[in-house]
Amino acid sequence: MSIKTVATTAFDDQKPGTSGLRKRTPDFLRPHYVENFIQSTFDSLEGFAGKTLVVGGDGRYGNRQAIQTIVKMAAANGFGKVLVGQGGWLSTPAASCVIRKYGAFGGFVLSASHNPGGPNADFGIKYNIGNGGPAPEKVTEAIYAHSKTITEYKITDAADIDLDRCGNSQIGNTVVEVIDPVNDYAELMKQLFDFEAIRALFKSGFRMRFDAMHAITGPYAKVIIEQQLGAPVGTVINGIPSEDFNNGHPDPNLTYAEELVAEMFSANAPDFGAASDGDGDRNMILGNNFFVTPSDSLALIAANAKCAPGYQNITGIARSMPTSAASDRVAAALGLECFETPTGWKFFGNLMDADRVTLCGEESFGTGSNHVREKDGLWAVLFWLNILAARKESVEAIVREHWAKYGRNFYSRHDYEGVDSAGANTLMSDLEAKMPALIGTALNGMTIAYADNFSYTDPIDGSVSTKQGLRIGFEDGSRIVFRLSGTGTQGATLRLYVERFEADSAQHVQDTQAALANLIQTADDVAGIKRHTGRTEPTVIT
Ligand code: VG1
Ligand code: CO
Repeated sequence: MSIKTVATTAFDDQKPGTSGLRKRTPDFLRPHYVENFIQSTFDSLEGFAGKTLVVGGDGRYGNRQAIQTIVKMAAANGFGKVLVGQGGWLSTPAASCVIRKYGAFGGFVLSASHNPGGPNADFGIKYNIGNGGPAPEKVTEAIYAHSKTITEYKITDAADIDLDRCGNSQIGNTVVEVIDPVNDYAELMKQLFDFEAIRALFKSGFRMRFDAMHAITGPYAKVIIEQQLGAPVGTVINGIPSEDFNNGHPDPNLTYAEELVAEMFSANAPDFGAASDGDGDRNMILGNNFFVTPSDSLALIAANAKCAPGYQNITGIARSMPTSAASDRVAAALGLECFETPTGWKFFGNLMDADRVTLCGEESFGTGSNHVREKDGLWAVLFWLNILAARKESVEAIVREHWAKYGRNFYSRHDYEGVDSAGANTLMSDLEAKMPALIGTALNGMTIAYADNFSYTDPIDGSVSTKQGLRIGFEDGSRIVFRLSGTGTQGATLRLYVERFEADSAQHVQDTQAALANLIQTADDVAGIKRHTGRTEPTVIT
């Protein structure tokens, strides 16, 4: 085995977005593309000599090849050990768990999350730091800076490792250990939730369907839900990860999780339904003929946290800015601190490390806690199962009771996917330009209280993140928010977030889109969505 230094030329497009570097697969397959990004990451870090690196991914097309490259580069760059998930598999939360448990220096997660996979779909690489969470902006900015000037990278000429057999091998001085991808994660879940109560729930005839969407959560869900918690075999569907997610779109929402949604909204629906995304960090929660909005799910988990043994003392709650304020009401009632951060899990890490928050959530089907430093799909499902086992009421009854107590934040997100970038950018810049003049004026009968581009100062390290989304807030507490996605790979994706609070429980039966109709119309009036995107309707409504 020898270490080679390979000459390379820089790419100008390796800027990590909301969640790592995400591109079309053919872009990643360009010669030296992966190597450049990995070396740029190593060059941005200090003090990893002899330390441990964790590597795994969601099993999509390109996963195994990228892992072989990363292992050889980690050895050449002086890591002491590389921990790799068997088969190249580690869900995003499991990678976070493994980094923390073994005190690793950091890790790479290979995934484009909820984006489709395959030779003509998407791929991604995300670097996580030693706390198990996504690299903060100062690290991703350093990686990007290095990627623009890189001239060479280091790699060993060792043979490929056997990804499919657990155990140790050696590349030079570096130990490569292939580990079971599920064990450590399953062990952690057992410490947080009342497995006995959930087992009793399944014994009593409770019916559940979990749709793994042909993605990474299948192996985890089968072990935990079917084998350990005793749900009948077949509870987990689409449970074998495939390189292209069976030619599907592994995004757990009402549009893409069709099979699950059809069953959960049928006459013979199970009591509880859930799905997770490509890399296992998202979750969708459904009851019998009932959808739980992710923002509400965070609020409900917080309000019912005491049902779960691991959550007897929660310190605070954080949510991303576009997420509804439902969880703020719970925080206020429980006397807890609450925080509003920019979109993306990397902004929660400091708050969790400082023990200021225990629970975090995003409207985009992301919920999690300080057990790891990533959002965690299966964790949220187990939390719900624990709540259902403790309360012995239906999902719908629990949610309706919550609304009656705290009021209901009607909430919806409209995505305009793959629109023309120029049009989307003009929409945003035109809207931002006219914002100062909007304050104090009325739109469709609602007076504007504030209009700005959200900026965040991290309360722990003082770092400032600007331009995190355009917000227009009305005097009655309603708001509309506009953002451009930082995870898309084609054109631009415009996200419109709409929220209105309703205290009167007689009004809670309303259909969400109807309850928000005036705000949705106002969003188009003020921003010219149809005019700028050329679309008459959103691609996805959640
Ligand atoms: C989206 C979501 C955001 C989430 C991010 C990564 O980002 O809106 O809330 O953290 O995806 O999730 P954006 O920039 O496209 O709006 V995942 O499961 O794709 O890693
Ligand atoms: Co994901």
